[in-house]
Amino acid sequence: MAQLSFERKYRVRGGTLVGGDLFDFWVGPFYVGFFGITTIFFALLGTILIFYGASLGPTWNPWLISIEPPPLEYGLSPAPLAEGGLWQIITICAIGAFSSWALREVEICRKLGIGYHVPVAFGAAILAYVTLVVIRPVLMGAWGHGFPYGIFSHLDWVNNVGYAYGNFHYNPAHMIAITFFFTTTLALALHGSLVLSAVNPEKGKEVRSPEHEDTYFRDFIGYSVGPLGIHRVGLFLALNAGIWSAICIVISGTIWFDAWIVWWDWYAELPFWVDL
Ligand code: 07D
Ligand code: 07D
Ligand code: U10
Repeated sequence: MAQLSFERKYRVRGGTLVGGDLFDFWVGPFYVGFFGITTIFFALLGTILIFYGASLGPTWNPWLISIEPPPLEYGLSPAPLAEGGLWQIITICAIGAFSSWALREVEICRKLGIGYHVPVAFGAAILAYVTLVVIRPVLMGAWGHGFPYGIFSHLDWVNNVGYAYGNFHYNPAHMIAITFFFTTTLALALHGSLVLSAVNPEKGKEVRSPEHEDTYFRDFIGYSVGPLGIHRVGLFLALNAGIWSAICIVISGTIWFDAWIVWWDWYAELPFWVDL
C-alpha cells in the first residue's frame, strides 16, 4: 500500500494513553498526542533554561557553554539557580522530555497495533541517562556527581571520573558494555550488507530471497540465525550495551571505591595458585 493511502487508513482516533481525543491529531507528519505536548513543553523549557544559564556564564561559544551541577557541598538539596539549581531543573525537563517521547512512541505503537519494542529500546537509553544524573548521585549523596550539560565539559567529566578509578578500562562491566557496543556495530554491518547484497542487485538482475540470505551464512559459518532472528540479536546486543553501561557507572563510587585494577585481585587470590 502506498504510504499516503496507508496513512489515511491508520490516521484514525484511538490508542491514546491519556487525554482521550483531546490531542489525538497530527501536525504535518508528526503525531501530537498528550505526550507530544508534554515533550514540547519540557524540551522548550529545558532549552530556554540552557540559554538562560549560558547568558549567566562566560561564553556563547557553543562548544564551551556548560551548565554545571551544584557543588558537592549542597548534597541532595535544591541549589540556588546560578549554582546548580538550573542544572537541577534542566534535569527534570530532560527526564520529562525523554519519558514523554517514549510514551508518545507507545501511543503510536497502540494506534498501529504493533509491539512496544521501540519504546522499550529507548528505555535503555533513558535508563543510562537517569543512572548518570539521578540514581548514582542519589546513592553517592550529592547532585554534584551528575555530569555537566556542555559539549566539551561532559567529556572532561567522563575523563575525570574515569581516572578517579585508576584505569576505567579495568572495570569489568565497562568491558562487557564496550564488547556489546562493538558487537552491535558488527551485527549491523553484517545485516546491512547482507540485505543490500540480496535485495539491491545491479540493474537487470533479480532480487534474491531470504533463503539466499540464510544460505549465505549457512555456507559461510555453518549456521544462520534467520531473517527474524537477526533483528532479535540486534535488539539484544544494543539493549545490553546500554544496560551494561548503566551498570558500569552505577557501581563506581557506590559499591566499588578503589582503582578498578584492584578488583582483579580475586583472580590472583584463586586457591589454585595463591600459595605458589
Ligand atoms: C547520532 C542521534 C542524534 C543525537 C545527537 C546528539 C545534543 C546536545 C546540548 C550543548 C548518537 C544531540 C546533542 C542535543 C546539545 C547542549 C547542552 C546519537 C545520534 C547528534 N551525550 N559523549 C557526544 C550527549 C554522555 C561522550 C555527541 C547527550 C555521558 C563521549 C553529542 C547525552 C557519557 C563523546 C553528545 C550524553 C558521554 C560524546 C555525539 C545525554 C557517556 C564523544 C553523540 C542526554 C555516555 C562525542 C563532543 C551521538 C562528541 C559525544 C550528546 C551523555 C560521553 C554532543 C545528549 C555523560 C566520550 N555526546 N556522553 O552521536 O563528539 O550520539 O562529543 O545523556 O566523543 Mg555525550
Ligand atoms: C547516557 C545517552 C542517553 C540519551 C538519551 C537521549 C536528546 C535529544 C534531539 C537530535 C549511554 C538524548 C536525546 C538530547 C536530541 C535531537 C533532535 C547513553 C546515554 C536518553 N569507554 N566511560 C562508557 C568506552 C574510557 C568512562 C559507555 C570505549 C576511559 C566513564 C561505554 C572506550 C575512561 C563512563 C563506554 C572507553 C572512561 C564511561 C558510554 C575506549 C576515561 C560513563 C555509552 C575504546 C578516561 C559511561 C552510563 C553509554 C557509562 C561510559 C565506552 C574509554 C570512563 C560503554 C569504547 C578509559 C566515567 N564508556 N572510558 O553509556 O557507562 O551510553 O554511562 O577507550 O559514565 Mg568509557
Ligand atoms: C528504521 C527501520 C526501518 C525504516 C526506518 C527506520 C530504524 C524497517 C522502514 C528509521 C531510521 C532512519 C530514518 C535512519 C536515520 C536515523 C538516525 C541516524 C537516528 C538519529 C535521528 C536523528 C538525528 C533525527 C532526529 C530528529 C527528530 C528527533 C525529529 C525532531 C522533531 C521534533 C522536535 C518534533 C517532534 C514532534 C512532537 C513532539 C509532536 C508535536 C509536534 C508539533 C506540535 C509540530 C512541530 C513543532 C515544532 C517542530 C516546534 C516545537 C519546538 C520543540 C520541539 C522544542 C525544541 C527546541 C528548540 C530550540 C527548537 O528499521 O526499516 O524503514 O525508516
